[in-house]
Amino acid sequence: MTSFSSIAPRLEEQAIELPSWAFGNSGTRFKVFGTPGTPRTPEEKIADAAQVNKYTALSPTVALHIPWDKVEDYSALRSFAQDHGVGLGTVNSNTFQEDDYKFGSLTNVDPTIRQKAIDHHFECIDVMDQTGSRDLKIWLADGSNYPGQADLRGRQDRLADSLEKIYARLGEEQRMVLEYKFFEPSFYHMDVPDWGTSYAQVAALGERALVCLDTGHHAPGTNIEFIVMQLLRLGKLGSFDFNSRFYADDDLIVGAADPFQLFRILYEVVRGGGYGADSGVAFMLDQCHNVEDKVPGQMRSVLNVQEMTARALLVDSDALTAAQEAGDVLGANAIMMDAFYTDVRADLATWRESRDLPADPMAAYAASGYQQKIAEERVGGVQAGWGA
Ligand code: PSV
Ligand code: MN
Repeated sequence: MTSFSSIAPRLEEQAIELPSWAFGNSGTRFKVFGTPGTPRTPEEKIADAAQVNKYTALSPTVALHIPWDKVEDYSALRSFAQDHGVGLGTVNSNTFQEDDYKFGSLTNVDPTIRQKAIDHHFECIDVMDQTGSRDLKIWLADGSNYPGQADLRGRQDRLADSLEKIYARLGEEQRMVLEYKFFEPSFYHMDVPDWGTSYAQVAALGERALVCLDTGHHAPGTNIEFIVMQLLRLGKLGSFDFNSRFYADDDLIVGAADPFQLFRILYEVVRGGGYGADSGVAFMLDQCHNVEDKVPGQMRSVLNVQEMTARALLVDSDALTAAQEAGDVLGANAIMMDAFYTDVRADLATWRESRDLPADPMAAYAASGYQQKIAEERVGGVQAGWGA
């Protein structure tokens, strides 16, 4: 098997963007629990995100959600982030929380509402110009609940038209990533339910339109790593929204529900050239922490991705190819499993220390007193929550 020391330099290349909304309160339709110290402003969310990077050096950027992270002055927000050692990343649009969008946004039959949704994306691009962000991420709640409710084909055509207008507004260095989700909030059909639809829509636009794969947005049993392989093969994998699911869109800590699946996905990422700064594939988290503290929740998440990336890099690819070509079914499988079963935690701890990072970032954060400090200081105001 490949040795840890030979793959260690590649770990330097890892960057996982954090979602600003992970630091706000979240929950289910049954209850949203408040947590002492929860940020009240985008600045406080960024300050918390910076803590994750401080102890792990894995998360140099924070994704924004508009309008949840709306501020007067985005250049000032950018400087604030820089002062905290992080940058601003992907800008996420939001056309799922206004009454006008009850029957869709970019797909709506009403041209006025469609234009309103397009204008919202133009506003997001204006934000990107000020924050220096590269990616505009679009996820649509558009769809229908009952057969016959909507003209499926007409909606697809209107979506193509709306996306074309948004794409045309992007700057030369900017990209669009279109996320898919197979159900929820629409239950009969979603207008962008799967990677094929997302691919068909972005392929029609041009080079800088790509697919965003949210690991939680697939039916149980879906072979997600196959989709990763295919999108990389087609040059259309733009970004990941990482999280874990047991049942639906649970948004739990990545690698918590099924570490083996995360390993398999990361193996295909590495195999397909999707790993590293020059790959063009953005690693992001899209998670919520409903009952655990948010900063350590995010920390655990990026560490899980790092751990499974190290294991994926450990796969002896030459030996694997030889076994595959020789028809050695069990030998090939054993090569994958050897890498997956390798406990890299001690090696990672030593490697972190060699880079002046704490061997155990979770313990270092817990000992820092930051959690207590924000709980004491952040009194009053309105805690940020999913939707604000
Ligand atoms: C939709 O479920 C989604 O995954 C999209 O990425 C949204 O931007 C995000 O969740 C909001 O939490
Ligand atoms: Mn997502």
